[in-house]
Parts: sequence; structure tokens; C-alpha cells
Amino acid sequence: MQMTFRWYGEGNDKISLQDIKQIPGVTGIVWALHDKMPGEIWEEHEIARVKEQCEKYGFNIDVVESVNVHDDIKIGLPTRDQYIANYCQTIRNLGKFGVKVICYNFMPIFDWTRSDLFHPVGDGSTALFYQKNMIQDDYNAMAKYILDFTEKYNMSFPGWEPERMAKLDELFKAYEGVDHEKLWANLKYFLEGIMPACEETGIKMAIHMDDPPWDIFGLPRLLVDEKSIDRFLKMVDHPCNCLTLCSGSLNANPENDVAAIVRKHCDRIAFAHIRNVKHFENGDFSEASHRDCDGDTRILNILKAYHDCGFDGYIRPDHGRHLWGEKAGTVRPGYGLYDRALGIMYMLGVWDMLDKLKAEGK
Ligand SMILES: [Mn+2]
Repeated sequence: MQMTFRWYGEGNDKISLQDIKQIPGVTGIVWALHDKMPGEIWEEHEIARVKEQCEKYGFNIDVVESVNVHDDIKIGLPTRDQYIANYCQTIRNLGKFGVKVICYNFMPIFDWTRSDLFHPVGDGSTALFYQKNMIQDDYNAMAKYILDFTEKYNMSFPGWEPERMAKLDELFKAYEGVDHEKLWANLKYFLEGIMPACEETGIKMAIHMDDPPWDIFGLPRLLVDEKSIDRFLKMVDHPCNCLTLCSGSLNANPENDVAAIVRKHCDRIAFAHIRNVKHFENGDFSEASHRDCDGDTRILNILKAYHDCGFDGYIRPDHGRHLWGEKAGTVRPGYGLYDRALGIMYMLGVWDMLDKLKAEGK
């Protein structure tokens, strides 16, 4: 297992590489070119700059999150071939700088979705929160909440580009007729188009689970449970067609047993996101600390499953709570320094003990 930490880049993240260097055990930075629109080619000189910044602190740049997929590919428009060609060029450019894994998602229009970005947890800290009855019909209200936030605090979120969100009604219209089966077919077409570039460079494409793992606003979502993961891996049965197994995304549906999925598909998991989620009876959920008993995701079972499988891929704490003065305007929602650092120490503590027990034959 190789521990990593997501960083939004120089001038785009209040957390510095120097801060990250002080967290024990982190060997790689999970990065992206956040000013790129979906469909644009990532140029070599832009990649080289990030590599240089990270290497100065001894970090590798093996994992990119995300290279976003253009809507035309998801919708299946004739223009998709050009965007797939661009994507292949980005893969080749990333390959030249030693990138090993690209995390991406195939969610129509919206990326991750929450109704409150700074919800009080009860101990003075706040966390991302999903109020089920608020995310039903009115996508404009939800989008407005997120976009007002990004504007107020002068922040951009991957997948929530204001340029795209300004055309929401148009986008919804374009997705009319894209049902689950059409979206599966478009995903297959995309993957078959990029597998040659992956083979050439050795890069693994690691699809992120849909967050939350169910349809929202009438838009289909595909990667939602064990059955759909089975289908995905079988559909393009290629060693470069892999998963970003996000425990928090999947466990937003408490019926998903993430540890069982790890045991079943460990060889196809290139990147593991570890996050804990606490459920409420009415279907709402809050993100929680990484400690097993603070949520319902069964983090210990998941880490044990990875350890038993000899997982040697990349792992990172996913979202964290906002602690010790971190609040709107001082921190990216879900991406503060402290709780993610605590999450790393928790995971490394568990992992070290599993290593020790194994070495002692226990
Ligand atoms: Mn995730």
C-alpha cells in the first residue's frame, strides 16, 4: 500500500507541500491541472511544472485525480471521437512523466453531490452532509447552493466548473434519452478508445464510484454496487481498466459491503479512497472521522481486506471533517489538513499492526 494525499496545486490550495511533508508515511501527491476544462489536452510543460514542485519535497506524482471526461463522450455525440483522441494524447503526455494511475468518473452533469458543505457534527467540527429530501427534483437549487459557495469564497471544484453549470438546462436537455444502457454503451466506447494509449504507457484508468451511488435528478448513475462493478470490469476486461474504490461513496448506501468488493476485485483496484460515513434513519448521511466506530463504513474490515489481499496500490484518506479553525473560506470542503492527517495516522496504525501480526505469524 502506498499512502498519498490529494493536493489542489500551487495557488489553489491553502495547504502546502511542506505541510504535507510533515504527515508520516505519505509518498505521493494526488494532483490535477485544475484549470483545465474537460476535453482539453494536458500539455507537457504544464505536467512538468507540477512534477518539479512535488519532487522538490520527495513526492511522486503517480496518481492523477481527475482527468475529467467531456459531456459529449458521456452523451455519445459524434464530436466524442475528437475528445477521445484528446484524452489519449493527455494519457500519453502523462505517461512521459511517470504517471501510473488516472482516476476519473463517468457521472452525468454533476460530480459528487451534497446539500451542506459545513454541517456541524456535534463536537464543534463540521463535515459534508447529504440531506436526502433536498436532492430530489430541483437541480437548480442544489447547483445554486454549490456555485454561490464557490463564488463567495473564490474557489472552483472539479466537476463543478461555473462555465458548465451556467448551461445546466441546456446540459439536461442534451442528456435526454441517455438512460442507463446508453450510458453503459458510451462508457464502453470511451474505454475501448483509450485502452491502446493505456497499454502503450502502462497507465491504469481507475473509475471512481458514483457519489452518492444512486440516480439523482433523473440522471442515470452506473457505478453504484457490487453488481455494477462486476459488470464494469467484465465489460472491458483489460488489466488497465481498473477501479478507484471509494469506500465513502459506496457506503452512502449501507447495503454495500466494501470489504467484500475489495476481496473480490483487489487485482483491479488501482486506487483506494478511504472515508467513513454515518447514516441517519431518514436516509441522510454525514461524513465522519476515519475511526471505525465513528461511522458505519466498517473501515477496519476494509483495511483488513486490503491487507489480506496484499494490496500494493495507492490509497488516500478521502474527505475529512473541518477542525481547529478550518471553516468556509479557509479550507476546501472535505479537504482540510488536520482530519485527513489524522485519518492517515489511523490507517497507518491499523496497517502497521496488521504487518506486525503477519510477520509474527499471528
Ligand atoms: Mn472518493
